Amino acid sequence: MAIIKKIINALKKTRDAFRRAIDEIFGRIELNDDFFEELEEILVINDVGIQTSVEIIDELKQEIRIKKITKPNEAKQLLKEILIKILKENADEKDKINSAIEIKYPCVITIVGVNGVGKTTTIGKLAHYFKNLNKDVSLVAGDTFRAAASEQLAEWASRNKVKIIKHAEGADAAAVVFDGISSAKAKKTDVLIVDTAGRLHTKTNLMQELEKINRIITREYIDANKYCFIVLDATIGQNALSQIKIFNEYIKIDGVILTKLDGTAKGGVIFAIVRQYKTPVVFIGVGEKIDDLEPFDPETFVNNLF
Ligand SMILES: Nc1nc2c(ncn2[C@@H]2O[C@H](COP(=O)(O)OP(=O)(O)O)[C@@H](O)[C@H]2O)c(=O)[nH]1
Ligand SMILES: [Mg+2]
Repeated sequence: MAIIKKIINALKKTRDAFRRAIDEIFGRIELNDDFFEELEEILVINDVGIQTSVEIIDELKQEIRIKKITKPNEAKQLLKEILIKILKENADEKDKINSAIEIKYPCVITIVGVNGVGKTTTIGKLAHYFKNLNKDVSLVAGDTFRAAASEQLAEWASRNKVKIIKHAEGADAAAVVFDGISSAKAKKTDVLIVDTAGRLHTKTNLMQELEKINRIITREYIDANKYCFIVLDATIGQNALSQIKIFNEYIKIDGVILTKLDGTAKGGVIFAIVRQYKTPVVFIGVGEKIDDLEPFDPETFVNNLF
């Protein structure tokens, strides 16, 4: 399926939620206090978050003043522009393949996040994505808590025909990462993607294990460009926000991969993520299949919201 079509489909629920309300108020004749109050309410209801919604309304009012706009339907385009601007705030404009972040090779990409958000699946999709860019990819089974976790990753490795580095269940995650790095250096792998165990973000010891993995990568693979992406499940809406905050205390998060947008009306959370946590969204997950991952594009996202 064409990329745009897939994103349009994935955004259906979020769009349905936004569009009806947005169309109604922008169809009115006056830009008055009621208009702004109700628009703010629509944003809050749609998971944009209170703080971010208030900021958006303030910015919209200001733009309306500057541009001397008097009709709601003219303000609609301004709202879109403000939303796109927010989504681009922390993005690296230089980049060519992904509008959010410039990925340089060789690289190590560490994938973190709580259980069940879609880390392992996303890694399978990322392997496919980078292979399509003609990059050599290897996967590291850093989730050593459950045997099933390595098996699941091994399946994605074989589907993508890429190498996987794994140890037995219960092994030290940092040791698997160490082996992964040795292999990547020897084989001059372009992209090494590290899966990690899903952790309760309240468990300090597990978070410290992440710090250790990060230290190994920093120390053992000096030549690599390092990225840490947190996977967030869009279906939990605002609850995803606290996950970024806590992970950020232990490991620097370079970007967000927002999964399961296909199954939720809570896509508005993306604005709160970018604005409040100053973290760009780098990819979005739009389904369970190998090619259901797209580099995040602010324009496409906003233009398909309402
Ligand atoms: N609909 C949908 N399901 C997804 C997406 N990403 C992951 N999943 C599903 O979410 C579930 C948990 O995924 P998994 O990769 O095992 O999560 P992990 O525990 O974070 O590694 C699986 O059933 C995946 O198929 C997505 O973008 N859309
Ligand atoms: Mg997993």
